[in-house]
Amino acid sequence: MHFRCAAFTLDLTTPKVMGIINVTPDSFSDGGQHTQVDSAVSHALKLIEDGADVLDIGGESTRPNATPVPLEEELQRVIPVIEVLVSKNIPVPISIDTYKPAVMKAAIDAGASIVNDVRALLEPDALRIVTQSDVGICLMHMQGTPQTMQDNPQYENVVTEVKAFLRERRDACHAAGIEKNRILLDPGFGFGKTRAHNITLAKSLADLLDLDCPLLVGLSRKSVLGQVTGNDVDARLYASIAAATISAMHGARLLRVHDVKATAEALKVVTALK
Ligand code: 9MG
Repeated sequence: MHFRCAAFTLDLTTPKVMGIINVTPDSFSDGGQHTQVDSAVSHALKLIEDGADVLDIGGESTRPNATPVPLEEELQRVIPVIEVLVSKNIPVPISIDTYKPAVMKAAIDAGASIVNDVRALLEPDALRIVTQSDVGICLMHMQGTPQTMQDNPQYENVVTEVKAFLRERRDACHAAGIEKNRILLDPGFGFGKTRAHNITLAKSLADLLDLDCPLLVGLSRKSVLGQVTGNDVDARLYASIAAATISAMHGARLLRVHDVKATAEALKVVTALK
């Protein structure tokens, strides 16, 4: 199973790690634009050293109730980071975490190889921008928006509904000309889902495998792990490793995580023992 994204081909026959880089003022504190870019680049290089197979760079938080970031601000946060990393010829593809078509376009022009869209290319123009490039795309399921999604999420059957959504978005991309080997699908843990919805989905992950595209899973440090363990966000490492390991056992091929080194090591064990 190979995933094509611009000049890169990822071998997803064994599970791989996507390292998270949030370029937001609260992630790389103490101030100026330069400090922020330098810190994000250093963090990215460290994640590659730790074993990241992909870097996912985002400039707007998608946490519940997060404040939207204006377009210009998001561009200023992420594009210089992508430019510096591309100039260093890093050996892994860069993914841009955005739902804004203008950010997708600027990131692709700067050298990003994957678009990670929590809105699954539903914003006007987003599908066209990806279609007119050769980047890979991650289509994620979300009920509502980050501002409203945790208010009262409701499903008749969370697995059936998430699967139908991902099938529809996959088919829309395919019909627009994006080959299946450029598409990743993601059930969107924590995006408009209660604890029970997240757990049901995690247990049923293998049901999504017949959509015939590699699955990306992001459970790292998420609130469902806090609900299960009682731990705050900065004490969810062991829970995150357990979640990544079990997701990989159920068929996930790309794990979006903060703790790259620990996850990469756990996935080596999955690969060896599976
Ligand atoms: C940006 N972002 C935050 N959580 C995510 C998840 O679970 N999947 C993807 N694809 N992106 C996410």
